[in-house]
Amino acid sequence: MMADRRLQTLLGHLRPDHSPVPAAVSASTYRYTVSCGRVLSEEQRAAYERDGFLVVPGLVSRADLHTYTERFRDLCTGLDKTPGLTIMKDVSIAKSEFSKDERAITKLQNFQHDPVLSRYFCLPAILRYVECFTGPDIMAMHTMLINKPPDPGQLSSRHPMHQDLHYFPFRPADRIVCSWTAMEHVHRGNGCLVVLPGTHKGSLQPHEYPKWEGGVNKMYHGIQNYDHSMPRQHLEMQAGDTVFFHPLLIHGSGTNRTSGFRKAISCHFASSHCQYIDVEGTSQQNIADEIVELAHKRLGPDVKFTFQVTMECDHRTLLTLILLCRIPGR
Ligand SMILES: O=C(O)CCC(=O)C(=O)O
Repeated sequence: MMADRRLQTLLGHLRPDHSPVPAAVSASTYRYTVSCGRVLSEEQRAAYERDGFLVVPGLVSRADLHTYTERFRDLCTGLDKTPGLTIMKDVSIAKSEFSKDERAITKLQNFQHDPVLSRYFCLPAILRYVECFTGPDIMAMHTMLINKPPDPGQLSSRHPMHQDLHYFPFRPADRIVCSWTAMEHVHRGNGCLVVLPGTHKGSLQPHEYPKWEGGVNKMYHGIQNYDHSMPRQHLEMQAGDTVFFHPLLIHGSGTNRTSGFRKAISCHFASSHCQYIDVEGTSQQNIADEIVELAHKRLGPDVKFTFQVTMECDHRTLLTLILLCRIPGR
């Protein structure tokens, strides 16, 4: 039975049309999780259904985190390069004295082709949880290593409250999940994640740039009108702890009041049954326009480029194979 399901999964990738989410998934009595053996306890499953996030302690080893940190340094200093990588400077440090080292870089994005950082989203320990939210046929859609800088005093190191779905032109939202792993102890002092539990049950809200005096990083859109009285939870985590969260969960991160750089590594995964949507005329039009404009700046005005193209990646089959072959106990 399980073998049949695995074969179906693998063959599913060969269908060019991204067929609709299978009935077995839609008919589940759970909405935000799918059946995946005994990976999630009943309590964990109920907590994700209720809150839209789940913290799992100690999923990534210190040794792996150390390797990612070293690699981050090499990529920041230019000691090594990797194709397709986006290197972003922080609004507060872009013009600072830190020109060529890790302190000048706030984020690496799209590291799917990096031989070292890409190991993160292939970790069986991560994928076995991801499967509980996306189903067995997994694609890695978006990757980030976030290096939150010490705040210069203007609160610009905050990440405004937002929903990640704003950035994604594909659906259904319930088959998308983010894994976000603390690379060191993250706490309120250095700007841990802040979440509004249960907000994954709402709809996608309009996002725009917050009007903060200290400025905000490029593409850090936020929701302007969420209910500030809603209960919030600060996710203080140890190095290697990982939070899985739904793309509609309203979240952000606080000010880094320390002198260190707070690091985290993340990947957004989706079921390969997800389908691209046209965001024209929706609240996502502003981010789509910004992304396309940026691509034209980088690649030239004549390159045909859409929001959807930014999300294309070529390793979903690879991920499926890893899942089929390497997850212990499957
Ligand atoms: O790591 C952080 O500070 C926030 C990351 C985040 O919410 C995001 O990039 O969507």
